[in-house]
Amino acid sequence: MPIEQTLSMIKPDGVARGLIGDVIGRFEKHGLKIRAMKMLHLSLEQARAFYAVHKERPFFDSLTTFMSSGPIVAMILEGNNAIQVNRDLMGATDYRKAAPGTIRGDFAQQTGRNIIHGSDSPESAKREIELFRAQGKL
Ligand code: IDP
Ligand code: MG
Repeated sequence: MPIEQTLSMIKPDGVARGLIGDVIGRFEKHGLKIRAMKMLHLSLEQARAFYAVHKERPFFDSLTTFMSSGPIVAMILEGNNAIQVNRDLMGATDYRKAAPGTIRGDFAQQTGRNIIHGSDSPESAKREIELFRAQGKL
């Protein structure tokens, strides 16, 4: 199994709801190593750059406004198959489809307020980690 790194963010709703400890505890208990971590507040411009892949989607403005509305916790997670392991721990994007026992399944009440971000592929993980590293944010 490949050792991978992936980019995780506890979104402003997860921070505001006091879920940082629970989320990080899940990662650690499942063997994902936290290689870097920082609480920070994205500017609207940084959120738009991060989510550029979604710029044509109807939810782009609400997503990026929300992501820049308060502090987040950004992390680089590392482990065997870390990208997929992290996605499995997160649960489905649509909160109604997120299985119980996943972060979104246990906590999310709206798709636009779904607690957590995680890279969805090796290409995304590389791009997202480089974006944070290049800006000196992680
Ligand atoms: P992901 O976070 O599971 O990778 P993406 O499709 O990459 O999901 O979408 C990015 C984020 O945009 C989601 O986590 C969610 O917060 C928001 N989003 C996606 N689809 C919708 C939607 O249909 N309505 C509202 N927000 C959405
Ligand atoms: Mg995504």
